[in-house]
Amino acid sequence: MDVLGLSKSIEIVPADTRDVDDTLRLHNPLGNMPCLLLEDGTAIYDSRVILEFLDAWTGRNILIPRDPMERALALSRAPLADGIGDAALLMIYEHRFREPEQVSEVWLSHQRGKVDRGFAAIRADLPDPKKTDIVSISLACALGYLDWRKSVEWRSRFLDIAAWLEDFAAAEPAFNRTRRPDEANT
Ligand SMILES: N[C@@H](CCC(=O)N[C@@H](CS)C(=O)NCC(=O)O)C(=O)O
Repeated sequence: MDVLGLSKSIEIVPADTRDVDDTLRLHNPLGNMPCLLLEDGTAIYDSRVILEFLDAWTGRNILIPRDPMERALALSRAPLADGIGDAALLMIYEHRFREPEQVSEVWLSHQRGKVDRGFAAIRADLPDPKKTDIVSISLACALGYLDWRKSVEWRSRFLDIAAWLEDFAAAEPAFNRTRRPDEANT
């Protein structure tokens, strides 16, 4: 939203996805973040849908290409990055929602395989770090999540992707503003 000039128009409301009384569940029955709540009470959820809505609503149309082929490519590459984040999330939940003796190494390894194969595909076709769009935002978000939760060590194995993140952060100041203070520039 910062990229679209909306940071002053949207209020960020923290939510606790495990709190049964959190109003998040009233707006998104799945209880998932993010959820965009409009002034008339309409709830829009799923990060990609929110991004597409705001990109079109502001009339900027800068985050998703309009050309059909470019659009199809972008909308295929972004879910690859999202899938890395989703697999990393499931690895975190395997520990969060299970007792230690229930944690499945088979499941963790299954998810780690998705992360590793995703990284291999991304490094073969890194997006332009100077271009902020749905692909670079999705990738930066997935990498930021991995850095935060540390479910998979990736930086020492994928130096080129780590360098890409530094270049993207340097080119897009809005990205650094999404980082927690203790994580800036890591
Ligand atoms: N596809 C969704 C996934 C959202 C998602 O899984 N969010 C996590 C936090 S990063 C969540 O809210 N989890 C709560 C839960 O699983 O109950 C999106 O991109 O918005």
